[in-house]
Amino acid sequence: MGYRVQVFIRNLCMILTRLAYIRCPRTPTPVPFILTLNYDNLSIMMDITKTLLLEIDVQNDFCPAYGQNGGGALAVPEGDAVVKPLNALAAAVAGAGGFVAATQDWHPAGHVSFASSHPGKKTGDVIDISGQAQGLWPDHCVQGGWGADFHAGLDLKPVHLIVRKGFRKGLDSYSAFFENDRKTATGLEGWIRGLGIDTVIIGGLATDYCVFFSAMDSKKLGFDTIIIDDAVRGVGLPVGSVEKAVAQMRASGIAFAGSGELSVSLFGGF
Ligand code: VGL
Ligand code: ZN
Repeated sequence: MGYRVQVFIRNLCMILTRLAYIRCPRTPTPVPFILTLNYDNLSIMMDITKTLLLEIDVQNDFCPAYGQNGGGALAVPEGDAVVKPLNALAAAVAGAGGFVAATQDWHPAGHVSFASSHPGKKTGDVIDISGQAQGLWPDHCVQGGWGADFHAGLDLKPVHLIVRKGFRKGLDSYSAFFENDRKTATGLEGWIRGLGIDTVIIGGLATDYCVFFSAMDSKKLGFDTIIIDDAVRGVGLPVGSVEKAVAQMRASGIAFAGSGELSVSLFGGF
């Protein structure tokens, strides 16, 4: 083929490519990228478009004083430290086509988990409710109150779903999936299954209660489950409860990873 013919064909191709590009501008389609993460000798295949970041109870009542306020009714030591890593991960996960849900402890006044609802009882006491052990707490996360609001620094823009729990007066809910009778659903499982999610990454408050029960249920329901270890903090009541919860989660095959480590694996860093 002569040189001029070659040049003509090349130029024609270039023009056609340009025209095709102008006529059909490329729409940004999320590209699923699958990664194998090795934490605790657990190998988890992650496709970010099938991943949920679950932010547990990052609410004022679970946080120590910040800004002008005097701190929450059930403040977890360093509870507010979870906000920064969760915000970074939430933006990254949502931006890459993954999902983000936040839970909100949402109790009516006079809730069964409040020590004040049981004359003579105090925080830390355990009572029996229809055969289930129920620990008692100070009044916290009362519906519509400041304590029930999310921490002011929590970025809610990337959050796709807010799950409220513990709103039945006679029933508490630690887990994001099932209330404390262990059978009343919150609806989160159905939402997750509807979206085809297979991996749940969990952070928030508190390691030994709501994070623990949520992670154990997530794993039992068959989702690969990862705790973001720098984005959780525990109550530590009774003494040793955080260590016990962590040991039990590890023994159940729940993985632990730092938010930095996760972001490098998933997004090449924040
Ligand atoms: C929680 C105690 C009572 C929690 C909620 O978020 O871990 N703990 N209600
Ligand atoms: Zn509660």
